[in-house]
Amino acid sequence: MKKIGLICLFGLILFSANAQKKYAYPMPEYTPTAGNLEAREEFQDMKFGMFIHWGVYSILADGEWVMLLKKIQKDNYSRLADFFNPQEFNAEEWVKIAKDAGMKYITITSRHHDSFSMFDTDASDFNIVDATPYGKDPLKELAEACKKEGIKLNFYYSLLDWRRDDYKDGKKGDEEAWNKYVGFMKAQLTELLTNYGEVGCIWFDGHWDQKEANWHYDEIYSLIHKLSPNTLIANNHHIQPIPGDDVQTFERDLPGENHGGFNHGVEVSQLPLESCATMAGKWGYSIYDKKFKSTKQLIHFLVKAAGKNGNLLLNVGPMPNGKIQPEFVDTLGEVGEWTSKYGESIYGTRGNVVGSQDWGTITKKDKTLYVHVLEAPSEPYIFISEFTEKIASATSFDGKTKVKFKQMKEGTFLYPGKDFDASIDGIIKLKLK
Ligand code: H79
Repeated sequence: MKKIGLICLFGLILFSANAQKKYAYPMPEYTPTAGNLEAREEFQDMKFGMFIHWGVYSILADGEWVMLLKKIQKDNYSRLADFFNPQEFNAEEWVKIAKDAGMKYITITSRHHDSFSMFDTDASDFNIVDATPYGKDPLKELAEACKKEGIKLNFYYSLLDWRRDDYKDGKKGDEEAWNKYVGFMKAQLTELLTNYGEVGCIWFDGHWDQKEANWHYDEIYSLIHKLSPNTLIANNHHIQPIPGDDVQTFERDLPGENHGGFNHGVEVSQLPLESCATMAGKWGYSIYDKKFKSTKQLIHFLVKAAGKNGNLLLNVGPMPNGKIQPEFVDTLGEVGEWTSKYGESIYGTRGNVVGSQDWGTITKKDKTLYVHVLEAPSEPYIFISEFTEKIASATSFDGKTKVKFKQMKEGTFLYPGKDFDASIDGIIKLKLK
């Protein structure tokens, strides 16, 4: 346990030290197409997505890093595929859980660092169709279920690979091996972008394993943008966005914050923003993980992300049988009750209306502002510092109760009244003049 702690600390220090660095290789200028720009707006409108970490590691029920952290040899790890048989997997059920929670898109691991492909691929035998008794392609089923229910589907794709020799040798400087690995990734990305209908986003991860390497992003990004110009590219590289990125990601953090240790020195860009977070501690299924976040914490994360103009990609790690654990399903159901009532204040809004406020945040749609009071005020008023835009009316969320307000040059006072309920999120609606 101590050792893992040390590894983590070392990892975090390394990440922090390098976060400010830019990608070492020049990238060609990138001009997104009109369709891509439109897809970015749609992405921002959706606000809330489900992240899914699922692979053969799920069998060991100890997170997605288990191969590395438990030092499992390649051949022994391969054996996991022999007993991966998720008979309970039901794509429609997953999509329903996401949709009922108010999520508008799903981002699923097509291949994680352990090299196991969760889809039908000709580029590697270590995949769910060829190497497991299950023998089917769950991403195909998920793509169909998503299409049916109007949920966008995105693919997580690991740049880093713990298993392939071409990755390992390429990392050591063998150029031929490295080119082979890049070719492998291109072949898989082509499959992902041609066999599953429209893909909303390719979500890269693992850059930080070799910050100085030439990842051939010029070729990889142009391949994606050529095959599917409206597919957005997100790269969880923990550095400033590089030309070709369409979305900026923030792992375990709100945009501009660095509690997770991954975003040190990273500035918020003009790109669409996305925070990703776990529902407990780990991404992949863990039977030991009991750090369940509460419904209120998750709603606050969603609201705060929206206030900072970002999306929330909230993770579940399904179990090896294909089911999402009941703790997550229950909490997501409660989040869904909230989003179904108050979604108007989240979906299609934009943020950054004001700087940070200690009571909460604000989202905006056209002339309507939603003041989200996340901490019950200790005074009979809420003071929005530096907010001086002229307000025409202030009401409760349902519009039924008027809220008094006073505007001055330092900011705006709102007087929500004594029945104001901010136990989860007290929303005051402002109409601007
Ligand atoms: O896919 C999920 C993670 O597996 C991946 N990104 C998210 C979306 C990720 N990989 N690495 N990191 C995130 C950060 C690495 C943290 C580390 Fe550690 C600290 C690696 C070693 C020390 C966390 C704790 C992982 C192993 C122990």
